[in-house]
Amino acid sequence: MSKIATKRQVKTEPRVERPRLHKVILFNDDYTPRDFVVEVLKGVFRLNETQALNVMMTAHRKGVCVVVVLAQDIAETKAARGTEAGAAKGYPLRFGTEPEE
Ligand code: TYC
Repeated sequence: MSKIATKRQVKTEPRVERPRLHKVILFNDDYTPRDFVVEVLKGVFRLNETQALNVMMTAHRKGVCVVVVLAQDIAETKAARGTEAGAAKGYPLRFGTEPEE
């Protein structure tokens, strides 16, 4: 008589996929006007005036600044939108993304 192997059902916790979080990074350059950087930070990343000024000045002084932390796809879309806003005016303004540890 052959024995039929039966698999014991193992209960697993329902897994909730957490969105992969990415930092949006703003890079300094020598040409983009400060006011324009502030306008992009407000328009694309919804920062208020004070936040936008602080982020712009930090990038200006240190070379880079974290703008926001968002789900990967949203971070990439907004970084591209910010870089495109500068390019549309002929500025080398650049945003990038990197995974949050
Ligand atoms: N450094 C630019 C200037 O002096 C201003 C600037 C700040 C540009 C931050 C980019 O990410 C930046 N006009």
